[in-house]
Amino acid sequence: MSGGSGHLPYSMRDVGAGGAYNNAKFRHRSRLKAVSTCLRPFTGSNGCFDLEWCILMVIQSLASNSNRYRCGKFTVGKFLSLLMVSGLLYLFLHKSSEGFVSGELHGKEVQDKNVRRAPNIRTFWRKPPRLPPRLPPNEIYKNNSLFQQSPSEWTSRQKKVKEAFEHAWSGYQKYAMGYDELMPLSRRGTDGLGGLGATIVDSLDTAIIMGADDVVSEASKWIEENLMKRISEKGQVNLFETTIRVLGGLLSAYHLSGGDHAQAGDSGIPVTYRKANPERLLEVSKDLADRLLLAFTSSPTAIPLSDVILRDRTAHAAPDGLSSTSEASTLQLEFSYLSRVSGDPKYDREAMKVFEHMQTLPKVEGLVPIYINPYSGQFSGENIRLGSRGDSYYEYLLKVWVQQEEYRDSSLKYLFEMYAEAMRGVRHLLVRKTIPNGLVFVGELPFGRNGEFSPKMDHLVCFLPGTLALGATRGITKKKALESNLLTDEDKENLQLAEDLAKTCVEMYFVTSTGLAPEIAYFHIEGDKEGGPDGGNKSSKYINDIIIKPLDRHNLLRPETVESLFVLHRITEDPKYREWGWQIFQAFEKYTKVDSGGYTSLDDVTSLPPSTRDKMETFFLGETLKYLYLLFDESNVLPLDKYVFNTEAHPLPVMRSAQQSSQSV
Ligand code: DMJ
Repeated sequence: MSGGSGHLPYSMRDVGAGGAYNNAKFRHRSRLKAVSTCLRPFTGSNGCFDLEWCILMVIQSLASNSNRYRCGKFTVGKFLSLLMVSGLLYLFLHKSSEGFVSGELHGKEVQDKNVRRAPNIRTFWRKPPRLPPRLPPNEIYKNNSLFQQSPSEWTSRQKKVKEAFEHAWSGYQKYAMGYDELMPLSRRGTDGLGGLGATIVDSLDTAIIMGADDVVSEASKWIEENLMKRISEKGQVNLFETTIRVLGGLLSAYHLSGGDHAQAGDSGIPVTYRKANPERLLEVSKDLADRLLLAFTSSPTAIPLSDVILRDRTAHAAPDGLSSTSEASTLQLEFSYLSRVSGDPKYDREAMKVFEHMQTLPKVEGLVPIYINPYSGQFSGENIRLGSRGDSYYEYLLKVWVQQEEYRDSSLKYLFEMYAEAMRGVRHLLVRKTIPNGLVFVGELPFGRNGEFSPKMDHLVCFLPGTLALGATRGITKKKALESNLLTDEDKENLQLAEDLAKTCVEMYFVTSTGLAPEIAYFHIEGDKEGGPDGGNKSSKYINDIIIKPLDRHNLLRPETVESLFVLHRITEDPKYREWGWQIFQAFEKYTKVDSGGYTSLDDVTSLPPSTRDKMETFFLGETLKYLYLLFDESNVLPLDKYVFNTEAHPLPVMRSAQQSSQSV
């Protein structure tokens, strides 16, 4: 791991000078020190546990002392007496040590008699133990048990997340079943997404992953009995929202229920959790996608119109005629997978035309404006940002390339090139550091490359650390990637930026009174005259770095930060990401849980108690709780080199050719 350690400054700070591994103490010992080190286990302080080695040290110490004061009085007889005394001392201490060590290591008496070793004269001639290698600070953080919870602690934390999911579902199920979303405070439902029961479909694969059987039964029963009818009767829906939440949710549940007969065991989800009916899920998916496809086929260009009237099978543009760039470019994972499992290429063909066309458009170092005109096919305006309306364009450039492994080096190579160029643009034009404490953030260019830089970052941008980390290693661990020499300098730079940005995203939580992030933050930079109010947590080191304006103080239970923590934990294996996720989860529990069922959005995260906003977004169940659950899970569950999560956290399998699949078995 040495290759990457130099890039990881946080752990150095986290461990601090006192925590740095110091092996100097093993090198030069006085006689007194050697004896006292040996006795430490018995006096309660943490020290040498290898008593045989300690005895040897005493003998060595006496011998070397004798040598130093060689005065001719150290006879063979005296040496033998000394050896005998030492032997007796060794037997006494060794006997005592067995009970101590077994208790310390296993927490209970070791039953196996074979474990007890008889004193052996050879031990006296054993070399002193090899000193552990000097570890870089980041490795200390990783390997130091003081910083790590036991596996059973993570299992119990994961159980708490599952309970939170069931509590969220119970509120929805009691007061809003069949509506898109729950209003947990007024205890009723609301249809903000076209009336397709969006919370139900968004939640189903989370319930399958968690093994929340009752939710799986209720949700799949509702889908089987109602969704097809709803699709045929309902009016206007947004192409993007319906694709990522409803189509994505159906397809992921289809896959996790065994619909595509995927490689057994790839998902790591027990077969007993598969209780939904995959054939029905696929049938509904196709019906919905056939209607959504009209947004593509009704457009004069490759850029789809933004809305569809489901019952009429018609499509139209948004009132201002424009589509969001992210909306037009965040459809391909879902449509391509549907083509694969249905055998009908039309879905993939239409959706992929968007990227083929966008490839030809002018950009600013790979960065694109947040609007696009479906009638002209051109980007509109100059506003560049990775927050709302821009975000998942960058995410899907990478993820579509990852998903279609078969074509990564051929017809889809251009997607990775567009992604890589865009990330260079981000690093060059949008990344800055705060004063006074140097937090790294991604700002905006509202008036294009020649306009003024805005130090504003939406919480939505916090998807980026996860995407950067995935792009750097393609889903395998950093350790494995380094060992196999797979990381380019650019990959390493992107991974470093991912870690820096993830830190900033969590500080956006920790800087507020509630421990929950605002929707938007501004950052204090050199030369910026515009100050502003802080997050309210005066004990945060970053209280002066982060500005939270009154209209930006709400929290919608969004997932982006915990999404990135999940990906970064899988890739770097650094336990701090789990700890940060746990702190965020506890803040959700404390301030957003509603006793009667569900969780509520907040209006102001900077005041205590926080004022509330009566809405539980579907993505709290579809994404936020799913990512937290997976963050505390084993890494063989939905491994990132075999699964790609759509932007709504619905996992879909990486698609390989038959040859690639047989090679990877
Ligand atoms: C989700 O619907 C998706 O993650 C989307 O890409 C962005 N917004 C919400 C979550 O915040």
